[in-house]
Amino acid sequence: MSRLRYLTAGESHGPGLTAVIDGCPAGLAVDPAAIDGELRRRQGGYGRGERQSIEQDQAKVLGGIRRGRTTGAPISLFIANRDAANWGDILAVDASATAEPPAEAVIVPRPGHADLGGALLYGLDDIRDVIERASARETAAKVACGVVAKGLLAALGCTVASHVVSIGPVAAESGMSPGEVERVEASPVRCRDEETGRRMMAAIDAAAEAGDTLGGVVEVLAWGFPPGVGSYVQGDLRLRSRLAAAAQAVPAIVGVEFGLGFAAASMPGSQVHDPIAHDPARGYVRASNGAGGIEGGISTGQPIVLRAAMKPISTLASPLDSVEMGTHQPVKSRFERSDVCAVPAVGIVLEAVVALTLADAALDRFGGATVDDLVAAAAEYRRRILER
Ligand code: EPS
Repeated sequence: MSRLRYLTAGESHGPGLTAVIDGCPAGLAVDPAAIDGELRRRQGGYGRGERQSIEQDQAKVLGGIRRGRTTGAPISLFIANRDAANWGDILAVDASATAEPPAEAVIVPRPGHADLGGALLYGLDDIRDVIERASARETAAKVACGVVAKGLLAALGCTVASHVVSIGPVAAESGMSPGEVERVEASPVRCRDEETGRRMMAAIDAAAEAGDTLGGVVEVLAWGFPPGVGSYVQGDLRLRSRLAAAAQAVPAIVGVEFGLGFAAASMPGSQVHDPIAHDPARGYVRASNGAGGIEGGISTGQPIVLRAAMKPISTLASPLDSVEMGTHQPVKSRFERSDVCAVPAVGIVLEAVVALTLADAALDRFGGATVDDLVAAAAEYRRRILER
């Protein structure tokens, strides 16, 4: 099921990115300035490339919001690509357009990117088409959509945040409390420990010096998400399935874990599972959260904790070996401008896709044509389970 759906369109150097979010209940306050604020967060972070100094992303709302509130209609957003002005006619829609100077076809696929698979899949003579749509520039549209989802979750008393837990070989402790969000936001690498953050920046500097790139791990937390969302009755309804699919759909994500995650595989069960207790005021409670807020595919009401691993950026300043398509001659891969490390930025993208997934699952569970309907149904469920 999917109550809250979204689609994005647009190329990295075309006129811009478009997003349509469908299924948002009426009556949600959405401030366009909040969307721009999230877009700015995505553009930041230590280790990013030149493109971010060209763009100052802003979303134009084209539909679905009237006088600051959603109407129940699809929400349509547009984010212009400032860099398009530097690309002339290269991405022109019109068949008669001529790029001046003529754009050379890209025929050398870059390892790690969608280049080779895309060229073979779509039978392309110019890899440019793949590069344009597979670019992580698209994540700006995801982040804009995420603002609507974060608004819905806020109405339910839920906040989504993230922090960087490793960059390359430099690791910080996982786990974060709401009180630490400000410290994370002030860090150029979005790390809650200042000293570890400095070492992360030094690792990025060293990678840049060596013409290399770095990946890392981001932890996303959702506090206050209502219990009872998701299901075990079919695999695709499990909350973890839905969240893992959403996180895995972000470019460069190579793995996702929840709670104790992979560490649980080497621990005895007695230390992994969260014993159940009952508190008259709060209902069923747990002293630990090894499950990361989800048991049997259903939210427990504890913080949802997801970690995602990002591979190092595929474009290297010191390129890897490749082959020219057509001639099959071995060549060095092309260098297309890129980031050295985008782990801090991917945290913002992961927050957006996690928020979209949680809001969608909450709407599946509690329904509602208006935000008030949704909030009332969730509150009623919370009341009911207190008495069980
Ligand atoms: C990105 C925009 C892109 C890249 C990067 C991320 O812009 P450009 O190609 O003009 O530099 O900087 O994306 C990739 C390298 C990629 O392969 O996806 C962005 O806005 O996040």
